[in-house]
Amino acid sequence: MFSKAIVRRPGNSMLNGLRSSDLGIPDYELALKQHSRYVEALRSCGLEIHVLDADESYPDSVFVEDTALLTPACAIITKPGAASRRGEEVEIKQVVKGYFSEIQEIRKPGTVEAGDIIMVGSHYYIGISERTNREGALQVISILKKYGMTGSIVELKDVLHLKTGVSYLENNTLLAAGEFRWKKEFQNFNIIEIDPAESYAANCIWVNDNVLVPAGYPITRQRIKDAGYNIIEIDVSEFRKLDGGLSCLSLRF
Ligand code: CIR
Repeated sequence: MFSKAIVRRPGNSMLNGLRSSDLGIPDYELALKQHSRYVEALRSCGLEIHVLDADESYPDSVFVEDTALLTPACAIITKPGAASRRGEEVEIKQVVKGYFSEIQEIRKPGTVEAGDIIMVGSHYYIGISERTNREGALQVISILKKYGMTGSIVELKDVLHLKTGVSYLENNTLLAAGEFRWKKEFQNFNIIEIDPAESYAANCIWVNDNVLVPAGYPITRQRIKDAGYNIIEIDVSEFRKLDGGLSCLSLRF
């Protein structure tokens, strides 16, 4: 169960955020509304929320998930792989210090964005992507080991981050899209498949027996519902325009 989350309000500079798709520039006013609803949804799941002010100097800083891996034993401050995101982790480290006594850091030449890391109990799957390199992933694994946890590497091809294509919904259940449906390392999970027409919906979050699902993906919504979860739908269309999803918008611990 999670008890807290850290989020950051979107800044107007999000209009210059990194994006690989052709979905247009985000509508800032709408993004603010969607973000507030997202925060309310996390609150309704019982989380105490630490809301950081917008940081205009980093256009992608609303996607706080990438800057730290928060485990029950320690916090690992990451080293973002995207040049424009380097430095986002500095303030996050100060904030996280208020909650964790054990703080570790990824060091150069390692790069890690925690959107590439999935927590399954005390095991962590780490995707090697354009943002997370092997050196960074190995540093994460060695830190986890120090605290009695384990990690393993997953190769990815088609998505930005591992969590763009896979989400862990607890109860040994994974939501998986595209290349991840058949990966051998995931075959012992119950897999809820994402219909190819709804690939964006592979990024959902489990929060204390609720699953936050992006609005507008009815097939996925129904499949998760049929698996017995309580669903909370949240519209994150403006963050999707920057390749961001529900998980990216918070650090949950
Ligand atoms: C980026 O490209 O870094 C942002 N526009 C999106 C980050 C999404 N974060 C995530 O998947 N954890």
